[in-house]
Amino acid sequence: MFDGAELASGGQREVKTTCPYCGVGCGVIATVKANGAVSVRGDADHPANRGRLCSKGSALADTLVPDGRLLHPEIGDRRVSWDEALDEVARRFSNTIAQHGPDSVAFYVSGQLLTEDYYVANKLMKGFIGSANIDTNSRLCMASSVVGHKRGLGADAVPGTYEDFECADLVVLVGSNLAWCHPVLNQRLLAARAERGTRIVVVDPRRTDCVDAADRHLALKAGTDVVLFNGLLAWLDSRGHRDAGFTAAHAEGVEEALAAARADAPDVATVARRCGLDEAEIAAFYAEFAATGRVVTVYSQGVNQSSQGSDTVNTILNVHFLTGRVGRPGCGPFSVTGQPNAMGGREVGGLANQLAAHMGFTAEEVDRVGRFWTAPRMADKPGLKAVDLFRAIEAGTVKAVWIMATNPAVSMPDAGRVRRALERCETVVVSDCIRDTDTGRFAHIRLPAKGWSEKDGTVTNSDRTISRQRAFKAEAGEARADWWIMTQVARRMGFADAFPYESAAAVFREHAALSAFENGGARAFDIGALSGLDDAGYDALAPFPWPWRAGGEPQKRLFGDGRFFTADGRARMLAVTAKPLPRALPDGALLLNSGRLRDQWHTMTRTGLSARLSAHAPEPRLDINPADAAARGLTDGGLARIATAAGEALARVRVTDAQSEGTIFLPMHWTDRFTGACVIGRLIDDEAVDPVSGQPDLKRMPATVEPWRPDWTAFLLARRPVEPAHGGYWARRAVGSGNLGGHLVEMAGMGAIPDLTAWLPCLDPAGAAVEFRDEARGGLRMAWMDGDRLEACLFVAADGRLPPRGWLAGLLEADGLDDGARAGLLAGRAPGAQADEGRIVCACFSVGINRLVGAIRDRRLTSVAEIGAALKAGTNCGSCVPELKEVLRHAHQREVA
Ligand SMILES: Nc1nc2c(c(=O)[nH]1)N[C@H]1C(S)=C(S)[C@@H](COP(=O)(O)OP(=O)(O)OC[C@H]3O[C@@H](n4cnc5c(=O)[nH]c(N)nc54)[C@H](O)[C@@H]3O)O[C@H]1N2
Ligand SMILES: Nc1nc2c(c(=O)[nH]1)N[C@H]1C(S)=C(S)[C@@H](COP(=O)(O)OP(=O)(O)OC[C@H]3O[C@@H](n4cnc5c(=O)[nH]c(N)nc54)[C@H](O)[C@@H]3O)O[C@H]1N2
Ligand code: SF4
Ligand SMILES: [Mo]
Repeated sequence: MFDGAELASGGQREVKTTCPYCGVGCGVIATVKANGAVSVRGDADHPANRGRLCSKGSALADTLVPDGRLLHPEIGDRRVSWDEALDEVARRFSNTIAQHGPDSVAFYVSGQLLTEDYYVANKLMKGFIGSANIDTNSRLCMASSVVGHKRGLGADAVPGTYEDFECADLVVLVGSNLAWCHPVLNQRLLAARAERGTRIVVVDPRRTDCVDAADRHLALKAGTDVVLFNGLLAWLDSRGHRDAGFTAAHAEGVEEALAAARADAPDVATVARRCGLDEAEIAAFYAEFAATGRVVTVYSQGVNQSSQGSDTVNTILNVHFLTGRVGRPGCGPFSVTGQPNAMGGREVGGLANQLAAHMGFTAEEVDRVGRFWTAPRMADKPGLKAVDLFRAIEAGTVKAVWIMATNPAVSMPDAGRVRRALERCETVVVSDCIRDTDTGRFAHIRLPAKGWSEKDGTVTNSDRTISRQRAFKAEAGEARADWWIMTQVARRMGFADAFPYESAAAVFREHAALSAFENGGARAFDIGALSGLDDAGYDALAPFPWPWRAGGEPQKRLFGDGRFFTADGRARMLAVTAKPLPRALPDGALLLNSGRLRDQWHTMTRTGLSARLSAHAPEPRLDINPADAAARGLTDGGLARIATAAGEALARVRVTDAQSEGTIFLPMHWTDRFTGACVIGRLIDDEAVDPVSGQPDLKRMPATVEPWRPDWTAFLLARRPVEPAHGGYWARRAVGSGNLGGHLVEMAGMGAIPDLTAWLPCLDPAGAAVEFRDEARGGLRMAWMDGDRLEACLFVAADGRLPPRGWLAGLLEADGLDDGARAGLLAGRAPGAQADEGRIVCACFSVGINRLVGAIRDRRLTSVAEIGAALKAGTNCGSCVPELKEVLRHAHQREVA
């Protein structure tokens, strides 16, 4: 179970670590050359990916740049020593607790902390401060699955393993865009499909890239999943597909669940009407489910982020219990987790309503954890969940908050309220790797955290596999590990004895010991086998799935014996009744859905540093169906104003029939650092929340959309970072071939053109500028040189006509401009230039839409394989294959027409 973590040869080092992005948890090998240059590749020995990586994983080295890092602790904007910062945090928290009690302080943490960080945070808050006011962004992510698991399985444990994707005959993706959000798992599924013909059904109101490889797409009305699965449950039972042996021996609540399902969805016609689907489609899906022994139902945020998320999870578990499809190869419900350590956070009890090591707040459990920690002040009741927590901050009952590894000013619903709350809060501490984030702007104290490549610890992926993240680079500036920072604060608050940790390994050992403490097989989470692991063993720890009980073996698949973690050992089927959408949809309004894009990660603090990842979707974009666009006068590539009861946004329009009528989609990624007005959390209210899990409904917000027609458009390219500041539309991104070759800001505005040169304080416009005013067309073109090098250029147009950006962006990277380049500069085109690359489709090889279309036309390419042979596009991670097909389809349609 141990492997060599580090291999050195020829002056370079290779370190095995884990990707810091999604919950697939791919193993990565980082190669560090003698000169410090880093490259990454997939780890062929890692059970999650067996050598594969997706576009984000492949571009990890691009993000290891110093730009934007928070390098030193700061109080206000003043650089301070660690001692001063830690003293100040401890003093403020201790004083607040002394004056107003333990519940007047809170931590808001993240599934992107490592398990060791998370363990320390939870222990400090729940055992020593004496409050359970620690919640996590997992509340926005996995809370409904946690509830569903606990209610159905008796424990928060994903039953299966990734291998089940490969030995299933039918995989149903419910509210999961696996192709973009868990790309390597999707690659594994597609490889299995190629080999054994696995059938795939997608249940999603949008036609995502998953549909490309699917046999069936059920584009149901948003929020009607309960009806679809209740219908399936009733249908299966009425047609004799119950596994009576399994239900009799291993399940409770069968009849109650069936009665509720029949009442809700008595027949296929009712399901069809309520879900807005075709009867024949539903009947075919139900029949296929019934006829296939090996079914994996994968679900994610389309299910979880709903005001009925927990219930939806249980309707999925119900159909697997009724048919005995759990605990066997190729079978089971499968919650794919989002963040790299969403699972680890659940294991240490990072949610406000959990204790540690899968325990809750019963008197017995509080006592048990208290004795293990020798805790002076155990929290004995759940704390505030995220939405209530920020409301309590707004109300002033929580007076000090410490935010770690999450950006709630963007990602929380009603982010406007969150910002007001932070503005008012007496003490806001933010630990982050990046200095200037939307949340960091509200901090009184900023603490620099070590990031991926610098820190050590463990993470747990979606199939319960625990892997090491290993440091292979020196930290930026004075950055420190999150566990270390909290340990130092805990000592200063008077808890030195309980926080003796000098290494991540020491924290891990304690966590492992607690998981086994008075467990006796009663709690699913147990890694007692590792409680005596020494430092060398921790360094060499190879990936393994939990549970791994002392004296036993790591266990890949759970529940094979039909025993669950409920008191009587039986699975629970739950009676569920579908509820209408939580918010009324006014006439003419559209349902705003939100989520992820292929090449960005959350609030872009890291993926936004990579030019190639930023080129796939260069600006915040609104997806809208052609009919809805036409009805509102919106055009593809134009701008739109989106308004909801909570707030407003401006985004670039993408007209696409992938979006079903009546719905729109906005990515969750853009922040005030990257665009003028498109913070997703500002658009969604925090009223619609799952009553059991506390997870907000982030995918079904009523919105109106109208065209936003600017009087002028412009773009600015600059070698150095620019800080845009004007009231209209702008969006910025990294450009260039390498890391941060330059910065591009797209802009548009109403009325007179503001003085855009004010954004370039580093330049001397009077001195080095060449300028061309196109008075007739109301345009302006300017370029700033530093000797022979291009520093920046600005193009403004009143008629919307601006040159392509690609060639100009390339000039920023040149050491000097030749005569041709100088001559073409203000025209924006190289004399005799080739076509601009355009929007990037294949991120691995930076192949743009224009080159693709040109090659398809000129070289008569007819398949993805031919495109791959000609341009390499699609031949590495394969994430762009569905899009390549789409481009081919369009190119050929054009030819036919
Ligand atoms: N590229 C990329 N990958 C990521 C992330 C990232 O930021 N970028 N983040 C990671 C994280 S933390 C998470 S949680 C996961 C999320 O992974 P996913 O859950 O797959 O991603 P989302 O885009 O949030 O939403 C999934 C789908 O739910 C659909 N949906 C919306 N409403 C409904 C509905 O009522 N019913 C059904 N059935 N479907 C609906 C949406 O149309 C969307 O396609 O991704 C992880 N992976
Ligand atoms: N509308 C809408 N909103 C959503 C969602 C949605 O689908 N729609 N999805 C929700 C979901 S599922 C999630 S998971 C959240 C994600 O939303 P957030 O958690 O707010 O987003 P991130 O950008 O991942 O924030 C992580 C922060 O931690 C920093 N960081 C990275 N590594 C470290 C570290 O090691 N230590 C410290 N201290 N900091 C670090 C990063 O720089 C970044 O600022 O968004 C939620 N919000
Ligand atoms: S699939 Fe997820 S874990 Fe794997 S490389 Fe891509 S982002 Fe990283
Ligand atoms: Mo998430």
